[in-house]
Amino acid sequence: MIVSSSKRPEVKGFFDPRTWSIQYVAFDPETRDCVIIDPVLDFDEKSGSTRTGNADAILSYVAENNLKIAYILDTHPHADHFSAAHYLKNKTGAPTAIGEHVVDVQQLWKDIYNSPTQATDGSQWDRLFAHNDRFKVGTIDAHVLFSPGHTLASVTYVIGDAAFVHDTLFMPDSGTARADFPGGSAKMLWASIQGILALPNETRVFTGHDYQPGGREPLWESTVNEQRLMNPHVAGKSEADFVTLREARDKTLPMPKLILHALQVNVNGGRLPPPEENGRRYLKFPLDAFPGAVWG
Ligand SMILES: N[C@@H](CCC(=O)N[C@@H](CS)C(=O)NCC(=O)O)C(=O)O
Ligand SMILES: [Fe+2]
Repeated sequence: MIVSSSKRPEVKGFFDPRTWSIQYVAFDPETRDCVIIDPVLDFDEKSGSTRTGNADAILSYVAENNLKIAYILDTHPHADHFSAAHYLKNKTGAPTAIGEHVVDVQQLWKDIYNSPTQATDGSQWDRLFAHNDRFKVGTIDAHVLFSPGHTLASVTYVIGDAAFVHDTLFMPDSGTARADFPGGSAKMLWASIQGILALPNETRVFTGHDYQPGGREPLWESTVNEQRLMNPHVAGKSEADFVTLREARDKTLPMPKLILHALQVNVNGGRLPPPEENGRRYLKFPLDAFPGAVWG
């Protein structure tokens, strides 16, 4: 296992109440180099309207704090919102990156959407990270853990003492992410969670969603130790317990309302479909692609 430096990035979380997503800016306070993690491009499915409010708030924070963007990172191709990575790259010129197994997710959804022109080589990003790949955020060492289970391509970014785990562990009162999307696996998610829990106890854990159980205020930061001791999907559980619990809960969850909207954009790095001859962009949905998802 790679042991990252114990340097401490400053971390700012931006909660998006529409999708319960947390977007992050993590930076080296010495050099002011930063990464943006999992930025959201706003979308209202009822009207088909897009907006860049979340991404622009991140850009304002970057400007106000004199930060230089090293990377725009996604932890996985999201199923519940559009990624703002492409928008932010256009605005700033900063490179984008995601886990290398995004190519498997592209292939999966190319078939579901029947889109023969879909590129499935990951060329929509500037860098594709493999397990244990390293990079720097200023003077802070960072590395990548391949963390599949929620999706085939999920990764965790470990930046100094901070782990950006997105949809693996939620807050310790909220359990874990679902593992029933196409390409998901509760068994793989368990193994990925063990990889995160093997980080030093005091590692700060930043989750990607908070669904505010019981209506509490949104929270997103815990530690490996708190997760190990208090997360009910992990504490005292065996792999078999977890798989049983996860699969039972997943059977009760409806598909995210934006899964069919989001994947066609996110397998293209957050690019909206190109405009048609009238200048308007259109999404495409398969019908009956998930037998059993609703009516058994
Ligand atoms: N109600 C939300 C659910 C989104 C969802 O399924 N989120 C995933 C992460 S992308 C998850 O792991 N959810 C766990 C849960 O809902 O318990 C929506 O429709 O967008
Ligand atoms: Fe997700």
